[in-house]
Amino acid sequence: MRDVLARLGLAETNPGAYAGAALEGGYAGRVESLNPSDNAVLAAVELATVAQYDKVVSEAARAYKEWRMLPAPKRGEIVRQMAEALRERKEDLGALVSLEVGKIRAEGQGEVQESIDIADFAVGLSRQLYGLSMHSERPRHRMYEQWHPLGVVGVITAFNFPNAVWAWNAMLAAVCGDTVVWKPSLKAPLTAIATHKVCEQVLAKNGWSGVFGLVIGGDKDVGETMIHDTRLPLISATGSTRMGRRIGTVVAERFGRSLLELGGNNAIIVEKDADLALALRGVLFGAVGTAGQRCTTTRRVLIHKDVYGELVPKLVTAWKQCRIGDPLAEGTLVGPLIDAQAVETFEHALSAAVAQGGKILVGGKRVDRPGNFVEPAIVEARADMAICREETFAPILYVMPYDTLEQAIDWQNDVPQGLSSSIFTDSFRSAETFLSASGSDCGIANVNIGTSGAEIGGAFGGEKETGGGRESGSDAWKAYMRRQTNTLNWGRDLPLAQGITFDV
Ligand code: UN1
Repeated sequence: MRDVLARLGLAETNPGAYAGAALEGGYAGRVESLNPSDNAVLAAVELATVAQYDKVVSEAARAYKEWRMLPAPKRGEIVRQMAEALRERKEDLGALVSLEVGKIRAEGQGEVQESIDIADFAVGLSRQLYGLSMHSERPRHRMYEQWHPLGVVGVITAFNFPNAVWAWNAMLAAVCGDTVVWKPSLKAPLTAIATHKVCEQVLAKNGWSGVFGLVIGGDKDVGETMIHDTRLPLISATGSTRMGRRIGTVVAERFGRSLLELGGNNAIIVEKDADLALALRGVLFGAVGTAGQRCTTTRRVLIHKDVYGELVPKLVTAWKQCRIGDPLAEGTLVGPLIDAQAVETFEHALSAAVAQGGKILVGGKRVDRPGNFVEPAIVEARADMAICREETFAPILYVMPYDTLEQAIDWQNDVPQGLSSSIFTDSFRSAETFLSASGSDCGIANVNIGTSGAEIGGAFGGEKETGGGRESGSDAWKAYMRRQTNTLNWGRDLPLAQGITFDV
């Protein structure tokens, strides 16, 4: 463990503010990063002050003035080198993710792979930041649109994807010509520092500084200053709906833009004609993967009444077989929850579920070992139970039988969140119904695949309380740029649009 930290340039105590390189002195206290597998201290981080935050943003604003004028494909070349650097450090960075947030080894490595993938995507994108051209209604006029960078982009990330969610934003923002200031979760500051250092080395080698800044600070001082800061035209934030509501409101008030990726309450519908072996695996990974701490985690399974009696016992057996333990050990499927508070939240949600008429079919207990381990739970529930409408960031799966597909889609949509959704079916008609305008209301809708594990190539995000933002692939890059419409007159007359004459 110490080797991994040392190889990634982490010390016992690390500065928490970086404008390119670390800022010296005058920090605002410290935070310890704990390993959720045993709650031992991994290393400490000195918390940034508002003054240090200010310095990081000033540096990013200074760097922006030059970065925006570097041709996009040249910015892409630097991002290509970052992809290479991340490839070289993948194993260590992935291991650090496992140590700091408890993801099993494959998921820690997979997360860094997502960062590499989005960097590769951004390299290609750097030659494709296309605008449209249109035919002007006036003779000898040319009309087109072009996309310009926005400025300094603020990125706020959650603990559960401490490396990749930053990369989804930063790699796109960088090729778009923006500079980035990152405020990571205080529960995963070491992964942020290590990730920043890997990319920063590439920038420095290319003669750049301040393109990526990092500020590890408190929500009340640094966070509040950041969302009010008019130097940041865009705040991209991943986290709880409560946090997103605050950010969205403050940023809207100053006419900034926000890109919000908030809570999910994702359901899988299993039709009676589904391939149940496939559905079982999809539900298992979706519900138990990352110990239920993805925003795309499967939280509800709606099962057709004809196959309910067959599928539920299979799920219970699979849950019993899940190996819980050291995330870095071979064969572990379930690591710890992020902290003791998360264990309490898990227990509270289960008591609420039981009080509301739910029945725990399997799991639900703390595991008797150091660290924040729990047994993933399955609860037989009803769609109208209040707890089923909440996102509990823990491995609790609510199962319920339904009669008709229409009813299942209604139940699936009848929650405040709208991130991800799936149907398992071999019926073309059911699949298309689910994907139609009268089907899933979520940003992501899958057929015969679970709700989590989205690829970077698609736009990622969701509706309603999920916040409406789209990150990652497709044309999500447009969120990091401003559109300019240009009309050029190359004639000797000045015809006006709409046929207006205005001569003296
Ligand atoms: C998140 O949990 O914040 O679809 C993101 C997935 C991942 C991203 C999850 N690609 O599970």
